[in-house]
Amino acid sequence: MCSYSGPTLPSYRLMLLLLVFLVASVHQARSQTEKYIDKNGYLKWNLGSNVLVGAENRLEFRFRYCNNKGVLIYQQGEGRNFFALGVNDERLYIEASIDGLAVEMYVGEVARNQTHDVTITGLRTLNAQTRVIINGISYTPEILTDVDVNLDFSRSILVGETLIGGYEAIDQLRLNTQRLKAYPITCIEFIRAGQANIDLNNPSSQLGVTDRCVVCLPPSLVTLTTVTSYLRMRIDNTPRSNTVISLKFRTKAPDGLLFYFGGPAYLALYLEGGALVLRLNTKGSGDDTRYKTTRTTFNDGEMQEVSVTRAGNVATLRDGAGNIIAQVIFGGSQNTAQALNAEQLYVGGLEDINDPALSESIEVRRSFTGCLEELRFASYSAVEEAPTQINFRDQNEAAREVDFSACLESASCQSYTCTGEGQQCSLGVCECIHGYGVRSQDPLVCYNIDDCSPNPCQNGAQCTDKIADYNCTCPEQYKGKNCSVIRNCYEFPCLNGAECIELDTPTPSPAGRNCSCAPGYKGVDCGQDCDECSEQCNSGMCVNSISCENSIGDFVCECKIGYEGKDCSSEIDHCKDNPCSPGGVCHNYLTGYNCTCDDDPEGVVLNRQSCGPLAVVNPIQISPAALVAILVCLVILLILVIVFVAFRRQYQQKKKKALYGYGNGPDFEESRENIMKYEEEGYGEEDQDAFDVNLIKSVGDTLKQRKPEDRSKYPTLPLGEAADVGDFIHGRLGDAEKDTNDGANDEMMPFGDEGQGSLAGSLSSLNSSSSDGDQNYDYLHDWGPRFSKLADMFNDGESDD
Ligand SMILES: *[C@@H]1O[C@H](CO)[C@@H](O)[C@H](O)[C@H]1NC(C)=O
Ligand SMILES: *[C@@H]1O[C@H](CO)[C@@H](O)[C@H](O)[C@H]1NC(C)=O
Ligand SMILES: *[C@@H]1O[C@H](CO)[C@@H](O)[C@H](O)[C@H]1NC(C)=O
Ligand SMILES: *[C@@H]1O[C@H](CO)[C@@H](O)[C@H](O)[C@H]1NC(C)=O
Ligand SMILES: *[C@@H]1O[C@H](CO)[C@@H](O)[C@H](O)[C@H]1NC(C)=O
Ligand SMILES: [Ca+2]
Ligand SMILES: [Ca+2]
Repeated sequence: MCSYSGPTLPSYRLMLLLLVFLVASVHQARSQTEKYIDKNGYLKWNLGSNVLVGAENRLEFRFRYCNNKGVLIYQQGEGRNFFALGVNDERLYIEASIDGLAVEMYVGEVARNQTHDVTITGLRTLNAQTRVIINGISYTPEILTDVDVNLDFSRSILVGETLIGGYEAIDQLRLNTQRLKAYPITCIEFIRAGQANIDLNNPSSQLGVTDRCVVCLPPSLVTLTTVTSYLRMRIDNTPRSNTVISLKFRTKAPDGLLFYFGGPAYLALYLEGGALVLRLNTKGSGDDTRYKTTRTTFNDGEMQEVSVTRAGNVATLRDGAGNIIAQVIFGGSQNTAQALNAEQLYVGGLEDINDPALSESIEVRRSFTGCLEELRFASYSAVEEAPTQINFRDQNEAAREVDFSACLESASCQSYTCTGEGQQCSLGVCECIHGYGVRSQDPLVCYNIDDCSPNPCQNGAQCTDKIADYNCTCPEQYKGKNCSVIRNCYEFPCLNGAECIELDTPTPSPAGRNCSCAPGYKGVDCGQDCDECSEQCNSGMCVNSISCENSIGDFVCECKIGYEGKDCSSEIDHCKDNPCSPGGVCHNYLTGYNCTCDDDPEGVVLNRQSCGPLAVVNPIQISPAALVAILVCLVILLILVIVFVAFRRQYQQKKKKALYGYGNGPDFEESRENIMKYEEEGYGEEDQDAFDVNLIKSVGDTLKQRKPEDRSKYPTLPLGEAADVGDFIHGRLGDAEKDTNDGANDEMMPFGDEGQGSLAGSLSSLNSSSSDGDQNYDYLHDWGPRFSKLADMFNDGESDD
């Protein structure tokens, strides 16, 4: 029921519909065909067609163009009236003449070789009300002439032929200026005047128009490098009654063949003495006709554009603007051959200048040397044809000594004529280069013009001649090309040893030089001292300092601990000498450093100053010098102690003798006297008769009781901390200093403290027979090995007793 059984009627219908649609769309596409209008071509609508009516309100078109300039839309009117729209140098312009008033307007920018959508509204007034949109960009047209006109294409004064994409005879165009006077090469996709498209397929007549736009081709060019260069072009040379040949050329050579189209009959153009010579012979025998232009500057090295049109026996030479510059008529009005039975088209030279087929009357057989560009050719009889471009490279049958790559200005001379000093080959001729003068022509000799004569250097400067130039070696005070300008650095010197940089100024001024101040100075001319104590100077600024003293051009900055440098700006890097190496990482901080060593990566031991064996640890940061100083002090102190102890022992022995009778008279007397004196001097009269030994003994007992306390005054160092000697000594020194008695801090002190009238006697130490034993020097052992000797000495001394 639902099975499909081949094509059915509706599907045939569908296919038919599709076909119709396709045909219709193809037709539609064709009717929209764009128009490529080559140079010399045009689309034309005759008077009465009025295709531009409505454009005064709205004119729309899409186009692309390939050459430098040309008129795109042209409406002819009555008398001198016209309207023209065209391009020049990538700009779109309007020119018009209405009711005797010339109007010109710059419309907007249009780049070459790109498609542009243009909409112009308000064209009727041709003033600031006119609006332009090109590719979506809005332009306010620039009015070049300040007049108001009524540009209405329906007005009778603007009724006439309409031309699009070119013109028939460019020299007959009415235009206000030369701005647009040229044939464009353009592609027009559509033109709409008002709401209506202009039917580009139905002009009254047309020339050089094709339906397919091609991209703009770079113009074909060739350089003819020697006087025997030539090209023979491949063209249709069927005998015809009309010929068009146009080309552009650049040369400095006065003579040379541009083209020779023919055999015995010919149309030829060549340069002779800078003038152009046009020759025509349509018969192939007899004298030809010849015309030489009066203008002789066609070899000025500039681009020249020429076009030769031959119609029957009349040949006309026009310049690029279409102006006739030469015309020849062969055989007058006689009934001679009108078609040119030409056999080949030679360009730039002849293959064989002695070819018998060539006319003998061509005087210049030397090749053109220079560049040729954009050769165009057309040959027709009944229907006019626009000349089409012939590619030099692709469309030649033969060529000699040519270069298709570029227009080579310097490759078209006979080398033997152009090798001297200061010479160059330029577009076919040898010439002296800029800066050289011509000493003689033929052969050309050039010389270096002396640019030092007259001497342009001033103020006694020395002049050196160069090529088209000179060099003045200025005295110190002057500068400039001619040494005529006094140097600012000389007129306004910089001070205090500053470096002066000369600047370019029109007049001498202090601003015309830059002083680069020496350290410590500032100011435009470096005349001021910079106060480093209060400002940032080029010599720095005193920071991190205890004190700062400024002076002219200098300063003195005393750094805080941890800083260094003249301006104390840098922190001391205590690690820079690697004190922790080897095997340690140094940590720098403001006032010192410490080490993290391999043997203690956790940093358990604090403040390590090096990474030697872990046992040797300097707990406080003391520099070696300080350590030495402390040791020296220690030794001195020890000596003092030894001396004191020795003296005391001696004294005690004497005392014993005095008290217990051992010892002899004089000694005893002396001791006693001494004691007496001692009492007298220090502690009252009453002691004088008090010689009670018991009393003395009791005092001795009290002293004994004090002993342990006294012992604590001699702190012993715990074993293993023998290195705390420094602390210990400091402690002792502190104790001693606190003692107001200025005496040795020993058993004598309590004796001294006894009040007046005391019977205790002052002889506390006399009882030291027992205390002697208590005087133990073992603690010296505890001080460490260094003091063991000392300890031994003392202990030995005791046993000697
Ligand atoms: C024009 O443009 C086309 C690409 O759009 C480019 O191939 C061609 O070379 C251009 N022609 C010139 C003369 O610049
Ligand atoms: C140097 O002197 C020459 C000749 O007198 C003059 O033409 C030129 O302008 C001077 N140039 C300057 C920079 O003064
Ligand atoms: C020209 O003079 C300047 C100094 O004034 C010197 O440096 C330079 O080398 C000179 N040039 C020549 C070519 O003498
Ligand atoms: C002049 O010196 C100042 C600073 O001293 C500098 O900024 C300036 O660029 C210099 N001008 C020139 C032209 O060297
Ligand atoms: C090193 O000194 C810094 C700063 O005083 C301290 O923080 C750190 O603990 C010290 N490290 C060692 C291993 O002593
Ligand atoms: Ca010179
Ligand atoms: Ca200073």
